[in-house]
Amino acid sequence: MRLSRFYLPLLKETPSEAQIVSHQLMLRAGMARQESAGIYAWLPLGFRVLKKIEQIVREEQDRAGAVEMLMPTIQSADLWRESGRYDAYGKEMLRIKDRAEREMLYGPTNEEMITEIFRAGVRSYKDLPKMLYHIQWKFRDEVRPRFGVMRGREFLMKDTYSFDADAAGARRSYNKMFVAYLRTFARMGLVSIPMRADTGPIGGDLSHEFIVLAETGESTVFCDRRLLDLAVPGPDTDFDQDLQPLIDRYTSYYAATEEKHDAKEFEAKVGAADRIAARGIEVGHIFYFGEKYSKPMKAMIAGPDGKERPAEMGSYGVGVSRLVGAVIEAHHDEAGCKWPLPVAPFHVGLINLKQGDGATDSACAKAYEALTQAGVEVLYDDTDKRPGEKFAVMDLVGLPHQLVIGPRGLAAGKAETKRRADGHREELPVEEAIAAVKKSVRDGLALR
Ligand code: 5CA
Repeated sequence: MRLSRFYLPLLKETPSEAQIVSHQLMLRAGMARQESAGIYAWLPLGFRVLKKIEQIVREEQDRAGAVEMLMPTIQSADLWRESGRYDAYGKEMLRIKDRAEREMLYGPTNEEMITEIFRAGVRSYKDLPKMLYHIQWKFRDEVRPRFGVMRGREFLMKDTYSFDADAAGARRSYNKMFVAYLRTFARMGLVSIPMRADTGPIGGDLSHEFIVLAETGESTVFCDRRLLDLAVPGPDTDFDQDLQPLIDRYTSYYAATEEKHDAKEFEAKVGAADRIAARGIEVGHIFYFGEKYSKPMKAMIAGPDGKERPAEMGSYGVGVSRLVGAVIEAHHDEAGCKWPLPVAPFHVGLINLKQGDGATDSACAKAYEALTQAGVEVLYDDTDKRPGEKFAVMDLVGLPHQLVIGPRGLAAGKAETKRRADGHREELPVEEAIAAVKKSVRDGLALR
């Protein structure tokens, strides 16, 4: 992509309404724009990150055996009356009337709708287990939308729903999502900690929030430092094997959100040096709630004995749009974003130090071509701005690799590479510089 054609409306000043660094950087780097309180337009740069995050979430859901579908954003109030949540949900729900005065709503979550879909198609234990998910916009009329996309009113969520014939099966589904979540967040360069959590309006009694530690996080959390060093299950994980031992290893360490915190237990289980009392960002939340929806909504399953009973259910959410902010909170410096390769909006920033200089233009064009042909995503700064300004923009945008080509280097046949994560620079013959960047991108993307 040529920067001259792209749309990257950068802000010179940090907007005063942005209190946390991810919000500031998203506005400054032209990633998103607030259209109403807590409602954002995703500008091209931010949109690319959102799509990358969404794709990683999708791949790990598929790997765990969940099946993708898409439910609408607008739902009927009657559906929510069946579960009894229409009145209980309160002011967070955006209620709408259509032209025939029918009561509708903009979905804050989809337990009711998926239960309705499921009961229309499944009758027998032989059809189970099933895990279905979608990645769809939600609306919650939050009292205090803030921190940009972190707590929006309109936000993108991945929500999975599991259906099993009995509690043991439901536990297996829960465990699959638990492991899928550890992998999902790790692939984005995040260390997530599963913590015992409250279930709020979703309900149930077994629940974990996946928390990324960050000073700017909205949740107060308590956990054992040793959790930070646990190995994340690899891509070869067999989701059909018994995952319970793996889950037990994680849950044997103390980790709880404020609502579930037990100070006595914390002190008894965790040595003083390993105690973490900190703030964190909730990037995912999983729930097991059994018959809470299937019973009132009559999603019945016939067992081997022919007897019918309500399906055992769980639901599993990931804050896809919130993750864009969470990744920035974890990866930035004073100059801007430092995107981990798998979620970077482009892999490489190509900087032409003297636009209009024949030799430089042609060397850049060749590099752009060679990288693009190899499947590397390049943002090519072909504008006529000063070098200093181009460097600042590339650092702010934060692509993992920079390739800098100018007349002085070219006279010696050289180009410069810079790694954004640690600032490491190298001057290499042009072809070698291109090959080095290509290789780092390939190697980085191969890690799953
Ligand atoms: N139905 C369940 C799970 S599918 C559910 O709605 N869970 S939730 O309420 O915990 O939301 C799931 C995830 O969405 C949260 O972990 C969080 O990462 C994200 N999320 C929730 N509210 C917001 C919001 N206002 N802005 C951005 N992300 C949000």
